[in-house]
Amino acid sequence: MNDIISSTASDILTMRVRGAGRIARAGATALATYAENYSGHDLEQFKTDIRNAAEVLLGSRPTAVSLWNGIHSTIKGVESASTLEAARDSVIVNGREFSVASEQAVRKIARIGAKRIKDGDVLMTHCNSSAAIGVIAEAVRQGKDVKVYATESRPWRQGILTVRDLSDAGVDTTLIIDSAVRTVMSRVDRVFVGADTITSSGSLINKVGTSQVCMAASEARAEVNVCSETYKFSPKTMFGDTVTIEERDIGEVIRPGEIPEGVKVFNPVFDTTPAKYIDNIITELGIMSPGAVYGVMVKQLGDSIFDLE
Ligand code: RUB
Repeated sequence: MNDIISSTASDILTMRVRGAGRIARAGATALATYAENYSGHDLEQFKTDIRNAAEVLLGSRPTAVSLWNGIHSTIKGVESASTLEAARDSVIVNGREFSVASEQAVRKIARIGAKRIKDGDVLMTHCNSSAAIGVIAEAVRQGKDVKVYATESRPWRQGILTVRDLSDAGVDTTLIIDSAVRTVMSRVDRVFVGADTITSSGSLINKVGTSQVCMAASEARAEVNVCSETYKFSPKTMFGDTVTIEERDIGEVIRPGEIPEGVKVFNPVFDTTPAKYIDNIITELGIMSPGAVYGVMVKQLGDSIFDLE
């Protein structure tokens, strides 16, 4: 397998590249670069090679549908191409277009979401979502005075990245440990989190602990906003597919010899927040309720919806 594919898959697997938007762009860009440097001369061989490359990338992390959507929108023209040049060109163009559109979507979400934030708001965010951070940073850029509580997000502590990002954007930021979420929630007006996948019923799959944050927000009457590009919507869930929740190595949670032999460790990386705990999903197409997700999926898919079942 070509270097760019295996090194990108390894970067995603080991979380050197992480976050649903970033891994989708990395996958799409890797395929475009692979096609650009392809030295073979046979169309059928290229089709096989690109399918295999897509499989390797898809195997790197299982939960975020953004990766699946990024890869599939990059290779969508390959099967029907009648020349090697057309097949390669479609991968190059689609991959680059996906990445550009993805970055534009994040910027648009920032502008739309910032309007939901009022001067003086106290906010909370969980893990490290570029879409959610973009919204908060944009509100502050517009001159709104906000205070943000950011969770540590054990075991990878992506919260450290978040407080650095927010601090760089001039945001008044406080780091809290994950178990302090409910204690602090009584001071919070609005929660902003990202998304790895959104199902057809409007449920959210995001960093483990997101469901606790959203339930605590619901109890405290704080508004829950999910910042999500629409390529994080999973149309396959319309037809009964479920989302695989990634489990990672226990070495991320405990040090060797730290706990008695025989004690098990469970390290799920994401969790599901039911739609009833979500007030708004902020997308590049605008703000919608979780109940509107199904309609957007149907509209975006058009006739290709029938290929999914
Ligand atoms: C990251 C995470 C983020 C979403 C959205 O988990 O759960 O909230 O991926 O991020 P991990 P973004 O660190 O395990 O990848 O808005 O940047 O796409």
